[in-house]
Amino acid sequence: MAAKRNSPASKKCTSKIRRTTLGTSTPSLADFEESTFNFPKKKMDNSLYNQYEEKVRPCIDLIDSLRALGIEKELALPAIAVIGDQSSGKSSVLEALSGVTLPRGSGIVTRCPLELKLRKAKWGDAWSGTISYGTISRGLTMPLEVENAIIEAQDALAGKGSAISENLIRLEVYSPEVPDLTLIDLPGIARVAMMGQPKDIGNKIKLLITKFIKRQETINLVVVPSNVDIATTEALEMARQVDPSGERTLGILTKPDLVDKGTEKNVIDVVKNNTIPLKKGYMIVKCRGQQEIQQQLSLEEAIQKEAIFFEDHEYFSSLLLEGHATIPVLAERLTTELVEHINRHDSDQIASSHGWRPSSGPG
Ligand SMILES: Nc1nc2c(ncn2[C@@H]2O[C@H](COP(=O)(O)OP(=O)(O)O)[C@@H](O)[C@H]2O)c(=O)[nH]1
Ligand SMILES: [Mg+2]
Repeated sequence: MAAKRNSPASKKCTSKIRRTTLGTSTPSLADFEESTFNFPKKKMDNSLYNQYEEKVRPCIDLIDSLRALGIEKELALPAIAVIGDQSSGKSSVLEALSGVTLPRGSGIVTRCPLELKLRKAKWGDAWSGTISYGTISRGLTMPLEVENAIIEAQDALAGKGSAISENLIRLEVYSPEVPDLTLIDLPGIARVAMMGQPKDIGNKIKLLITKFIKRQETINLVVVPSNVDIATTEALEMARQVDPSGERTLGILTKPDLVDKGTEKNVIDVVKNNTIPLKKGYMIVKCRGQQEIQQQLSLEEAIQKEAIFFEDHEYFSSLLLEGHATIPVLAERLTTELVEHINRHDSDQIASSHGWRPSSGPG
């Protein structure tokens, strides 16, 4: 059976993209009801979840319907990977987007690639998780268990200390409050080998990162702290190598609260795409600092503080007004990218699995 590109469902999915512009999409309740099964009328506090349900869910539903029609080839669900130097804020960004607490802090914290598969459960179902690595697989019953389980897995795979392993940790989370999405947290790019690390650690990590970011279904977030010179960032060059046209690379500036006085204009130039231009441009976000984590500031409170930070900022408030700042706006931006990506990538896959090219049309 040939997949029809212009089925009513696929039209709905693409028309949603056209209607979606930054900060202006206001889907009606009817949109929710026709696109999601039992969607709760209450909004969650999780930015990515909210955006995802509105815009990506209809596309995932479309993919599911195509599968039900007998399209057997596994269609790649979208993934988001983060790359950047150690301590640039990669885990913090993923955590703020997903609402799942990850180990983060100074020094090397992410020592193995972590594939965090978020799977949306039916409304009313309990949270559950499974962590798998090597030959081990065990269940988790509470979000609070996640951080320690990951640390344990890293110790088992890479040993204690600062060693890195390319062995993957898989964490699957079922919850009514997450979008169907895979997030990939990667070790940071190390410039200098630390005590006890092999001399070629830098190259090893780069090979490992490349393996993940070259996958076509992955959107790569290049994470750079606002207080470092972006021209020295290797992650940008790595992203360019696997995605020369820049279709799936987005720049993310972190730690805007740590910018040196007098350098704010440089940061604004970067975010406005005037310094190292990227096709998809840049966003700037503020996540929890170490002290805020110690004070147990919740992710929701952190998002509120972030909004106030940008609204009140003498220089960066302009970036907020232009739609370049905050985690919720990033979540919205990402979902738009994901929808476009799914449409482009999966319709190509469906086409090739059925022997026709989109350009020549079905038949
Ligand atoms: N002040 C401040 N600290 C941040 C921000 N984002 C992350 N951090 C802190 O930077 C450190 C490194 O963050 P982490 O996410 O672990 O970086 P990763 O190594 O790239 O995954 C942690 O102590 C975070 O709390 C931010 O926007 N502002
Ligand atoms: Mg990390």
